[in-house]
Amino acid sequence: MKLNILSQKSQSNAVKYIGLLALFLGLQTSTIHAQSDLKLWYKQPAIKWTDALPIGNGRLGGMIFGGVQEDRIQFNENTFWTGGPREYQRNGAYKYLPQIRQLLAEGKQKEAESLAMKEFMGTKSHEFTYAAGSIVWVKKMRGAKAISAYKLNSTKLKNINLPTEQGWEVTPGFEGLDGAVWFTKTFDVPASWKGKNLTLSLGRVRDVDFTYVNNKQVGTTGGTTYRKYIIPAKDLHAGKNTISIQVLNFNDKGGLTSNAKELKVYPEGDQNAAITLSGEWKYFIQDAKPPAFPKYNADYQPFGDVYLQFPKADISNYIRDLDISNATAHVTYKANGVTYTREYFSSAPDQVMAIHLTADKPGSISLKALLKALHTDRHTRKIDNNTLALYVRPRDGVLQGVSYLKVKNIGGKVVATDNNITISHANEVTLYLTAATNYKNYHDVSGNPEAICKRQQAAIATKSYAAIRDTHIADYQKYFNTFSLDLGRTASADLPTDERILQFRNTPDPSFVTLYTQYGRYLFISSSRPGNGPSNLQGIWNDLLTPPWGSKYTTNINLQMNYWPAEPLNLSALSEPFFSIVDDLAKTGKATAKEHYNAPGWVLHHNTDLWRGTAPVNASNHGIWQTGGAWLCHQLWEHYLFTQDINFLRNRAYPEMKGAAEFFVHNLVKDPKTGYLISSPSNSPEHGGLVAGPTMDHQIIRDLFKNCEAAAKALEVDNKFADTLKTMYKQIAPNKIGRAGQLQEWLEDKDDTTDTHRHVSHMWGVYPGNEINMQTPEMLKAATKSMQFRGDDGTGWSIAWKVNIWARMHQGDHAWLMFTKLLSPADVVTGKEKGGVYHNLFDAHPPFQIDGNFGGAAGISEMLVQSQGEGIELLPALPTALPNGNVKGLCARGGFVLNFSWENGVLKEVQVLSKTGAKCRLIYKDKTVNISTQIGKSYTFNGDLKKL
Ligand code: FUC
Repeated sequence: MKLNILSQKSQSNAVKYIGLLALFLGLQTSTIHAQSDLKLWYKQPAIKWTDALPIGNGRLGGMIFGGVQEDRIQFNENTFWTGGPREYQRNGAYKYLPQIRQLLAEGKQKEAESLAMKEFMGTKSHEFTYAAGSIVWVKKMRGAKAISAYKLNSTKLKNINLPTEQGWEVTPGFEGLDGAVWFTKTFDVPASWKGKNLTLSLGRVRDVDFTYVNNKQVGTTGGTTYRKYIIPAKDLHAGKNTISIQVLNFNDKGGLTSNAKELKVYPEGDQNAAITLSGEWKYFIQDAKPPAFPKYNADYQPFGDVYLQFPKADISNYIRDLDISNATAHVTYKANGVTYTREYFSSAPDQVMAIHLTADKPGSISLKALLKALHTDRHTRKIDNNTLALYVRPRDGVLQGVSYLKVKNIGGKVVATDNNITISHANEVTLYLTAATNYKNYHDVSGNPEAICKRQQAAIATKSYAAIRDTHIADYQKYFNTFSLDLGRTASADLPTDERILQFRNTPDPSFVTLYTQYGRYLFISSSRPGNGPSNLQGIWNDLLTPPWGSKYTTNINLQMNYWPAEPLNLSALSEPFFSIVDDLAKTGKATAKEHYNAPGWVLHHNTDLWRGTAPVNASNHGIWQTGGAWLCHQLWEHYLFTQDINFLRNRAYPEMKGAAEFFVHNLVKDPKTGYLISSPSNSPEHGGLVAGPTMDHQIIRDLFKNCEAAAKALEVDNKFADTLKTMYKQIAPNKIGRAGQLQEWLEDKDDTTDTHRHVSHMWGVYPGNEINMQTPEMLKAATKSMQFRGDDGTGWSIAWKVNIWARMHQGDHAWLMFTKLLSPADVVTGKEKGGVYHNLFDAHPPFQIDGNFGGAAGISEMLVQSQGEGIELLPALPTALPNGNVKGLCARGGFVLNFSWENGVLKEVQVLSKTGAKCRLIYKDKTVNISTQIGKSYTFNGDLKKL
């Protein structure tokens, strides 16, 4: 097929190929195979957050619960975080570097870690003011005035159930609370306990307790140890006695956080006689504003919630769905003979979230819309007759969020107050939500969120819902429709998604694999859009004030994994937010390189956030890891390999790759024992503590040096630097095979073969790297051994990584086994969460972490095509479980797009579109064909690779 339309166009811009691709792929909305199967659907509303359905435009994310009487749309805006612009490096840390290295060289790991913990970690927010501030605060909380205030208020106490195992934050009114809280309860002392001292067991308390019985202090403790206090017999009386506990919580979880069994009182030494104290207590919040706690990184914040309250009704025919073919979610049901529908989406072109309510009988829609938020600092305000605004600020940070909810109705009446909007007897209603913050970039917070909300609402004021919807769908499908997958279909495809998850491992359901892969692409398109930040640990979806790992960017696997599907699954243009965070980190990472290593170039350790911190964080036993930035650079180079975009390489990727390489040219040190160049101090991510020369580092650095050298050659620059890299490349400590036949994770042969740690860092050289491959059989065998030792379980992302690794090892059935684990129920069967998927197919670490979704989708592409070697290998790791299929739009390095099909496990036909005119080598089993291609031309071959 000759496609002239693009022959004169630049090869650098993938978007320009969309028309061509559509033609090549034969993908029009109407012709995509089994389009109706691209749905998640349920017969009931969401109960848990991980039942709710995600929508997003890369900036505004929503989680739709779809309740009948009360709907909740929890929403996020991807620049709303705690914290503010600041420097993260610890100035002068490099002075301790020689000593840390020396200690490691002498095998004194613990000493090295404690010196590094003291002198080498990055700085925390408020680090230099916190101590003084907290002393003042504690004094105030403990002052006579404060304590008498409690006593005065003790008549107005509210009820709470204790203990709160997950922290008091889970109790309404305590969301995100840090501060001083009093708890009180009475208990009856039986006459038989007369004269006996009692033991009061409180379990764990966060963070400090001052505990009184009948107004006499019986104890105080700080830290996380279990509390047991003796109450002297003389301070007790038969009948009612009163316990009062003042809890001071500085940060994170608060309150009595043990299980119910721990909370009790009993005669000293006689636990069997214990009276439980768990259950109803009374509380009084004394103060909710302790000084902001020092933190290494900022937290991504929830923004707010739209609540829609409807009149009570008996309903039938309820369905909730998310159609990922057009990025719209729906709720439908019947009540009092009327069929109601709600449609939801988050539009990128119009930067607005829309909720559209219809009914098949005029005048039937009545509801109250509210805007709520978890932030203590929040309020709502009426803007005009149909618009309500929400204002929020995090407890610790400089950002403020503003959101406008505007109602457009056909028929009926709308009344807005400062608290809500009431809509009565409308025929049709649309709610448009906009949200913004004052964040402009990591060093500028001068934005005006109110003006942004106003402008965005004004821009859609005269547009019809249908027009906004059409624009949204066209925009979404521009990306989504570049790829299709058909693996066949069984009756399971007709089941609701939650039921499908349960049966997946036992009943063939190939179209569920398609759905999961395409859902990965859906989540990617919805959480990563040019002009916004990259997809974080939870994409853009988070409902918690203190989310797991801050819902930030962890860069020792997670951020990278989020971007694995982009190139192969034909969403290359949406990697822009990833490139843009690398642009920032290459700048902020310079200060860290200088102050921590006295080195040129830039470095990133294992975490970053909205403010682009690059310094080591958390703890020295895993936070000091030098190759975060170098790994990011791997993906810059991959983008070049896939797109052949030389301008991207010249202007963006190469300067950053060079900066990262300059750091290591300076920072690699000679191992006194072996003479090899090694990275020290560093870490094999989150495993084995602070070390010299972890295998993963060397694989990544070699990859960086090799790619940098190739880039310099392609760009015809920096000959000398390229020579230096070439020379040093050979001096870096090589991969080694250990005594158990394993690929060593460290310089020394010390791997524990029974260790099933979730990180498989030394497999980096297999995937995403490529230095261990089918052409290095011995090393591959050792890597396989290590994978067997590590086992087939793990957290969500760990399983997803293993899918890709086994696929790279050409072991399709093992890759498939891992994939089935990735799709196993995370919470439905056992009641206890495990790695797998939640009802909404979000990946479970657990808890929810989106990397597994993206790693899993990428894993499917690795089973079908690999192009990291000398050519494009077709079906290199096809699992037996997927005997038939048809894929369109899979991308390969060199700028190729592939359509192909297979039957009974055998390739049937393949069509290759050349986007850049590069040479192409196709490989299928033992057959190879070399083609000289022309830009925009496609080439078709049969299953024997004979040209058709
Ligand atoms: C890394 C992993 C954890 C988790 C966290 C966000 O630190 O080791 O399992 O995924 O990132």
